[in-house]
Amino acid sequence: MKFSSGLMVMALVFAAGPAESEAPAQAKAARATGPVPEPAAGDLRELPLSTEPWGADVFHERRRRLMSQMKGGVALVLSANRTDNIGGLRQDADFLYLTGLAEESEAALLLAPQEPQPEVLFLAPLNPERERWIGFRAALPNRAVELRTGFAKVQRTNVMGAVFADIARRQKEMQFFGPVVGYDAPMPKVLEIYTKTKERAVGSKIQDAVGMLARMRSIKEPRELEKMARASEITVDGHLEAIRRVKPGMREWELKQILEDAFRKADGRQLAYEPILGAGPDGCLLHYPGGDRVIQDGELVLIDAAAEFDHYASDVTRTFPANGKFTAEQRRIYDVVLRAQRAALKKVRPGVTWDELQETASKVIADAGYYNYFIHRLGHFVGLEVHDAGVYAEPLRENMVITLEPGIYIPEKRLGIRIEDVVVVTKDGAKVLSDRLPREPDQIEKLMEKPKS
Ligand SMILES: [Mn+2]
Repeated sequence: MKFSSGLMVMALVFAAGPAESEAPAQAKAARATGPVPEPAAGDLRELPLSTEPWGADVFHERRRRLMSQMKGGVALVLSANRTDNIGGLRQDADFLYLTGLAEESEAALLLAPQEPQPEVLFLAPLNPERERWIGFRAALPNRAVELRTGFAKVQRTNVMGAVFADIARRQKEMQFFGPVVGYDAPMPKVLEIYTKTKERAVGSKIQDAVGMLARMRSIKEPRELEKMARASEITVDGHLEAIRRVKPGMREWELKQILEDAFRKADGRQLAYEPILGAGPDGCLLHYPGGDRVIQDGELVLIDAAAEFDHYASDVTRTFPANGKFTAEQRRIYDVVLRAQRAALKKVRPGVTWDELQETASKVIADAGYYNYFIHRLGHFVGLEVHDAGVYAEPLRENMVITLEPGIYIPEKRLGIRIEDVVVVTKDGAKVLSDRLPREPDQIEKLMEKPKS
């Protein structure tokens, strides 16, 4: 007998329908396929509606690829938690990547490649009062939900603890994908679940699989690159509008409004992150949250802002003179930043390391005498998150998407300059997704020339 008492425990917990008594081989083949039946009248908005931004098969295929790397064991990936009745959840990116379920809160995905049912989706229990605020949800079992989500097995999270412990005891290894955090940071929720389960599921242990999922997410599929190119086009449109329309005397928030309106007009419904927009000394604050400064004649304006398209982020920064003309000093320092970015960009290709790129840009800035004023890292991965998953200690590979964003910040000169572009690592080099947005100071000044009236 393949299952001992484990199966009985599960059957009890599941309050099983007929499918529970099927043999493992049959259960594995039970994933529903075929067209999604039309919902009955009145069920049209029954959640989860569908996967985003692609059909369920795309996410099923990703889970299959991840499980082929896991080989055995079991893993949980948790969704974000909605703690109020306000819509617009910022979904956990790992969960979104593997399920496409953007709005599911307090849900979880279980992966266990050697189990007869290798993947299970756990959804939060029904809560009729909450549902009147954020959407009606289907009762289970529900064939339409299985088809829309692409899961043969959909259960409620209130049975997840027992199901997970049972599988952990059988499969022995609970695979932890990360993130690794320090002792002073809160314990990742999934590690808390693993630790408690280890104490209960005798013989189970936590296995290091940190990086496995991040590595997969960091190499973009062609369909993801299309979304990111679109997000970058929208982002470029917004920056162009802001650069053309800035005027000394404007407040920072007015310019921010112009930028965000342009994003929306270009089909960017979401911001990838809260825009950073600062003039003069405000440009020196890396995550400047303010916005009520009056932009002064002679100041530089720094905008670090991007739109998101179909959950994929862009991330672009430009620095330009409020009055349309760089001063000689501003241009001299700007050129150092630009040279640093160009030098790093020239090195981007599969096999190069983050350290090599960082050293290349840092050297340009240090040689120009600004070592003390480049105070952050050169770049990061971009994707579903603006600071996306990836393994920084490993060489870059084809179809990774990164930013290159050197900067010089001199508070005593009331001047901050950063230039940031989104770059795809191609087979033999790099492709800049935000290339349509000028970087050269001459081009920026030309763009800012006001029509003579
Ligand atoms: Mn960035």
